[in-house]
Amino acid sequence: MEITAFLERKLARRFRTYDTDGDGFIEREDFAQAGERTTKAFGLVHDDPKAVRFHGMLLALWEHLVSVTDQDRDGRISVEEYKRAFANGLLETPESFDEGYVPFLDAVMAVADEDGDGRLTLEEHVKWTGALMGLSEADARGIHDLLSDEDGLLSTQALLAAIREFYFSEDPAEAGNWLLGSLD
Ligand SMILES: [Ca+2]
Ligand SMILES: [Ca+2]
Ligand SMILES: [Ca+2]
Repeated sequence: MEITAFLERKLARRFRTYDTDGDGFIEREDFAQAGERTTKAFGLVHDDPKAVRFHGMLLALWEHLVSVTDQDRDGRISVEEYKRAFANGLLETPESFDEGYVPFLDAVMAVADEDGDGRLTLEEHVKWTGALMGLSEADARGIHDLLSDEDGLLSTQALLAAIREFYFSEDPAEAGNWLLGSLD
């Protein structure tokens, strides 16, 4: 896949949301920290089945990510490795997108959607994106406003469509491109 300047900025932004400790590399510890932070934010104890499932999903995601990106085999992922793997179709692709992302979103929703109706309140969306990806409250509010329905709730389907746009839309007018806030 061709990496345009716009996509490059989005991938760099996504990379930073994975790099929880901000040291410039994605490592297993980034996933562990972000996972702990998220389940804690929603008041789940460590052995709560939802927390166990969520942490398991994150570690599986890490294992997959490192297996396809870590070309120099140093056990961590640089931004160049991440972009190269994306360009080579080893990460999200339009064909594999739903299959790859639905299980992730389901696990997120199991933690974040407290009444289980498949829609997130503003507060829930701010909480999970802040804890898992380090989004600012302002960024999370901005995208929630763009994507939420008439009741002010953000559905799994709307979120999935927005994530798809984030990776594959070149049109800055599409809301999903701003899913992770500003690209600067
Ligand atoms: Ca890191
Ligand atoms: Ca590496
Ligand atoms: Ca809900």
